[in-house]
Amino acid sequence: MNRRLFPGVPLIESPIFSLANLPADWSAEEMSLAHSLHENGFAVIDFPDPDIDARIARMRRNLAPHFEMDLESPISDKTRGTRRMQDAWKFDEDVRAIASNSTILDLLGKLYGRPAFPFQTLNFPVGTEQRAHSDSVHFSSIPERFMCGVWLAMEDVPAEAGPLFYVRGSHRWPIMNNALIGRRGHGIELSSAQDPYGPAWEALCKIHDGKKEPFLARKGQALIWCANLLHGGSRQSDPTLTRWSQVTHYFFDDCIYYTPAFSDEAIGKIAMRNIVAIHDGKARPNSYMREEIANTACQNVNGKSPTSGFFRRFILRILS
Ligand SMILES: O=C(O)CCC(=O)C(=O)O
Ligand SMILES: [Fe+2]
Repeated sequence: MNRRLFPGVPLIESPIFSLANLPADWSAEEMSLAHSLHENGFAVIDFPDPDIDARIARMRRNLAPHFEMDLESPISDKTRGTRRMQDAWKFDEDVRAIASNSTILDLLGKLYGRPAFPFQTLNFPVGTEQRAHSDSVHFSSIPERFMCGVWLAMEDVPAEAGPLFYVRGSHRWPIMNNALIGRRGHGIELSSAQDPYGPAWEALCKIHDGKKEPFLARKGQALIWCANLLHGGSRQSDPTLTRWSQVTHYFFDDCIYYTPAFSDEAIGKIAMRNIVAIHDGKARPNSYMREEIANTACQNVNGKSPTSGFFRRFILRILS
């Protein structure tokens, strides 16, 4: 029903979503996850992998030497230095396995009504203390909302470690883009793609009385969040604590994959991405209603243009 009338919106965000309309063969857990995603914009699951503890132990050992801080000492300050590692799946088999978990892929495919695929991983040894944001300014889709994050706790997270937080229900607020806040994005450099939108997100939280609720996760629990859900990292009051976690970002089939922060959609300036699915290593060309769409001003996966400065502006002028 939902799928036939509104195939251009994820099933769980459909304007005619109703538990009664979900396929009869869904389990009680799938129904409850769908309900939570629809109502709150997030849902909590136990990560469906019997080897998860062994994977986490191996991965922490393998990734720790790549960070500048001393992650082993119980008294060292762990809030100094880079706190994130992007796309460790390229060299760490456990990061790749978590991103490619087939139960998660099947589940997301059902909840969204289109096949899902992982395209980016982030690993954090400590909290990020990131301000409230939605990931959709970094990566979004046309049609919109076909993107989600799965955040996995790789240890128990106490309040002092700066837990992930989310703003319940914020997935229903306006999707942030350049037109909304009155700026142009195409061809403009940013040190953080989130910067221009921070005050607007804060104002939305204020007017809606949005609360930043901490996710005091148990090791092995995961949070699925909708593309437009506001989330971030709480302040870390104890700098000696680690907070190992992995975020995997997923897209869904037959979409245009792009970076809204560097796009002006209304005039056709769309910073498309060249996406490769992590689990099968195959490219996912940008596509709209099954038609492949040529990528004119391509970006690599981390959101930065492959060229920069004068040369990039020159290329963009030729292409525009
Ligand atoms: O783990 C966190 O504190 C936030 C991570 C996050 O916002 C993201 O990866 O998109
Ligand atoms: Fe985020």
